[in-house]
Amino acid sequence: MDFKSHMEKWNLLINNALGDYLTINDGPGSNINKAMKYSLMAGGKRLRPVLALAVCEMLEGDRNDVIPFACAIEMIHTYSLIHDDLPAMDNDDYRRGIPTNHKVYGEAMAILAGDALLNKAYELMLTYTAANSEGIKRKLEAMKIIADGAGAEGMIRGQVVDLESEGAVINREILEYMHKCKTGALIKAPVLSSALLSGASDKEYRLLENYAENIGLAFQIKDDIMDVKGSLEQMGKLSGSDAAAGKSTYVTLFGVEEAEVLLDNTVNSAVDALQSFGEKAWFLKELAEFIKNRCS
Ligand code: GRG
Repeated sequence: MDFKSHMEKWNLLINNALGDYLTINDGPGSNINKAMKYSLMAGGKRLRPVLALAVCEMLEGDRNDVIPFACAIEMIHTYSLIHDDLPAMDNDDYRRGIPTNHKVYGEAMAILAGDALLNKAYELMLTYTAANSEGIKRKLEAMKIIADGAGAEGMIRGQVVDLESEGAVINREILEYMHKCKTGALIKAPVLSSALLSGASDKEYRLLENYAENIGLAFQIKDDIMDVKGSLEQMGKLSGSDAAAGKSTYVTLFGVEEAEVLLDNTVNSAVDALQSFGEKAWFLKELAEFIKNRCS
């Protein structure tokens, strides 16, 4: 099977599972279910759950164990996007090709929809673990990896550094730290939680950690390059929305060409980290290239 059809197959699997997990409970207050579903089912690349499934397949783990964790991470990711789009944060009107949650449901409901998705993520993992308690230590550890990645030392910390850096020129060290937390932590979480759930050895775990750190960085460098190149196409000038918002990026720090070299090197490092897995790592290696070549 080729990369594209693998991606489509896993996307479908994840979308079906997410749809099943998120039910609309009719009656007073059911708008919260609708607002949650609106953003969760609005598409997106499903990169994080796909990472979890790919690691599981490579390690020949039990996919049933991984699906609830993979879906939980997608719920956490979607909550972060809803909150990030709010007027108090990035104040965006569109996300995943449709109006942002607060544009449709209002700010208060968007805050609550994000909060509810975050809670639903842990409820889902806990419900599955309570009903399938064999290997419970691994499942709890996987949950902790996800909680750490999403929390005040992970994604939220990165968001805070981002907020505090607006309008300031930051150095490479701070930029990398910010992205390691803001974007990298929730890319690392599916790889490492799935590695644990799928019975990775210590060595395999460390190699996958190295891979995940590099694709997380590559994801962000590419994001920064797209911000500029997208603007170039749309506005005919070399100035992205990040630069306009006074944000330091890989492009503002290094320029487009050097950022592209950095992106190549980072993707190569990710691929190198997987060499000892041989052919079994084909999908994860192609996923690193997909991150480099993506257009959205
Ligand atoms: C508000 C708690 C809180 C955190 C926000 C991750 C984050 C922190 C905000 C997202 C803002 C953003 C656009 C960051 C750039 C990288 C990123 C996470 C992009 C969106 O991820 P994709 O491209 O999105 O995987 P899809 O829609 O494909 O899932």
